[in-house]
Parts: sequence; C-alpha cells; structure tokens
Amino acid sequence: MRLDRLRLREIRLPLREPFRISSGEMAERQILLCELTDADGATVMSECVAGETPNYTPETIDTAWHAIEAWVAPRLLGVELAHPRDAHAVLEKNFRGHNMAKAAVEMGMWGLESVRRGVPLAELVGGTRVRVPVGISLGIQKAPELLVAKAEAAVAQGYKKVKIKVEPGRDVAFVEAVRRALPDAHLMADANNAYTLADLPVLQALDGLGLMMIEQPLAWDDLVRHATLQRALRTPVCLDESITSLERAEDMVALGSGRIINIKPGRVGGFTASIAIHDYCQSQGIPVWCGGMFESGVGRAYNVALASLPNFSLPGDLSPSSRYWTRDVVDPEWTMTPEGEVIVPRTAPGLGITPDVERIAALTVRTVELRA
Ligand code: OSB
Ligand code: MG
Repeated sequence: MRLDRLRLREIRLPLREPFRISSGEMAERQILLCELTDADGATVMSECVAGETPNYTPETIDTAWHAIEAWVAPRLLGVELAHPRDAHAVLEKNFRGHNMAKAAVEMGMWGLESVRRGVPLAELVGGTRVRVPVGISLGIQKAPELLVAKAEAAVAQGYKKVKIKVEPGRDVAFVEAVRRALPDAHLMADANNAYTLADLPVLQALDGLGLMMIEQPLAWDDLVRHATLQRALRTPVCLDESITSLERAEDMVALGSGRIINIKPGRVGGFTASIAIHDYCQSQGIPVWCGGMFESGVGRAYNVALASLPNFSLPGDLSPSSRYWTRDVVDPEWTMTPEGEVIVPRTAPGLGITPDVERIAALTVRTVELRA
C-alpha cells in the first residue's frame, strides 16, 4: 500500500453538555480529521484524539497538526508498505513522542487498507467479537444527587459500567452516594492524576466501595508510586495516561503498578502498539478495555474495531453518538443496544460508517492537503 495524499481538517463540534474531569473542562471539541488517499484513489477518514489543551497528555490539536505536517506525513507519503502494521516502525525511528499525531495517520493506514482489501476494519485487526460491552464516563458534578441521577439513568439505558470522574473534595461522598443508589452496579472511578500518595486515606475509602477499578489516581507519567498504591489497595488500579507503549505495559506488570489497562489507541501511537499491548496483557492475564477521548463517530469506528479483539473483556468507553452530540458527523450514527453493547460493523468493507462529508466541510475551520 502507498499513501498518496493526506488532507488535514480541523472541525468544531459542540458537546451536548460540558464534560469536566479533574484536570479541565470542555464544552466544544476541536477535532482533527485526516483524509487519506492511496495511489488508486481509495480513501478513508481517521481522527486525531489530541485535546484542545495539554491537560491529559502533552499533546494538543495544534502540536499534532504541526507534527503530522512536519514529520509524520513526510515519512509515509509516497512510501510503499507491505502492511499497515509496518507504519509504526517507520514513525518510531528517531522520532520521540507525539503519539496522538502518529496514531491519527497510522490508524488511517489500517482504515485505508481495509477499504483497499474490501474487508471490515475489525477483521483486518484480527477482532473476533461481534458486540462489545459499553460503559459510560460521567464527568464531575456539582453535587452527589446530580451524579446519582446521571448514574441511575445510565444503568436504566443499559450501560454495563459507570465510570465516575473524581477529584479531591468530590470523591468518596459522591461515589458512596452512587453505590448506595445502585448497590449491584459495575462502578469505577477515574481521577486523571488528581491524587498523590499523601491522599492514601481517601483512596483507601474508595477501596471499600466495591469498585471494579480505580483509574490513574496518581501522576500522569507515574509507575513507581502506583505500585506502592496498588500494594495498599484491594481494588485493581487501572492505568490510562501512564501507558504510552508496550514497554510501559511491561513495566506496569514488572512493578505491579496496576492490574488493568485502559487502551486508547491514540495514546500509544496507533493500532500496531495497541494490538501488541493487547496481546501482551492477554498473555499476562491482564484484562483491557478501550477508553475514549470524546471522539467523533469517525474515531469511534477505530475504537470499536480495536475493541473487537478478544482480551477487551471489560466494558469500553464507547458511548453512542447521542451521548456526546446533537448530531454526529457519520452515517449511521453510533448506537447502543438495550443490553448495553455496541455492534461491531462486520458486513461492509472499511469503517462501517460513512463520514458526512458535506457537514464536515461546513464545520471545517482550517484545512491543508499534503502530497508526496
Ligand atoms: O481519562 O478516560 C479519560 C475524556 C477525555 C480525556 C480523558 C478521559 C476521557 C473520558 C471520556 O473518560 C470517555 C468517553 O470518550 O466517553
Ligand atoms: Mg482515564
């Protein structure tokens, strides 16, 4: 396969309601979409999950735009690859970081190859699942009652897991209130780095609430302190921000820093790294699940295809389009069954959705076309 043209677009898409995590709030997404075209005219879209500000990882949509234009695109445009899995090595050689920028194009190469071969993307990645269980991620609320109402509504909708964003001062009482209202629900907390080991008493209080896991309580790039914490908790620690490559997943296991991994393909540089982490975790008895970054329906297609791999055994942050947007930019929009599952597209070639190109053009605030 050979990438011939790469168009970048920034679109603005307002969220139905603002989403707050411990490290920041967003009300409107700035989304970087890539349009990849090969020498025969086959084309596909992919999405960069970098945020508006560097509060999750160091990358932002602007750094990713620059990295793709300056370094990612020149390495792949006009280059013949036997398989999309080979793009990862091309992008890693003497090119540090910028995982979300790399992933946007690397995943697009997988998407493009699925279109070229006429197979569903899930099949190309080796996925076996027909449906993937879905969880919801609830932002930080002003009061426990508001959170309880949202959690109850989510369980009634069929969600198989409720993830509660926490921060100091909005943690134990909030999670406890949800636990009281929903004694049997699969609940978890995600702190996005809001704590340190000095907060051990708070984290130990969460430990008593029967959570499936506590996600990334400590620093965004930490493994050592999480290992100390995991030894003090019964609840599994799940790492998100800290896992940026296969090697970091291996380090997590070697150090005992956590027992579950949230795989976001954007965070680890794309599908090749995601599959390697998935396979490694499977060999170690570590369950994984697919995280989300408030992607549009384009990015969602990649996450759902990846999450069809067998060791994605826990519910993923793969909410339907209507949870985020008044109207998504793909057709059909993503939905969830009453049983809380997303159906993996397995009948048509490619992503299983069609980007609404007219609407995307209308939402575009900047664009550039790159050629070999
Ligand atoms: O930590 O998982 C996270 C969104 C933005 C940044 C970080 C995170 C999240 C989510 C969103 O939890 C989950 C979703 O896309 O539904
Ligand atoms: Mg997280």
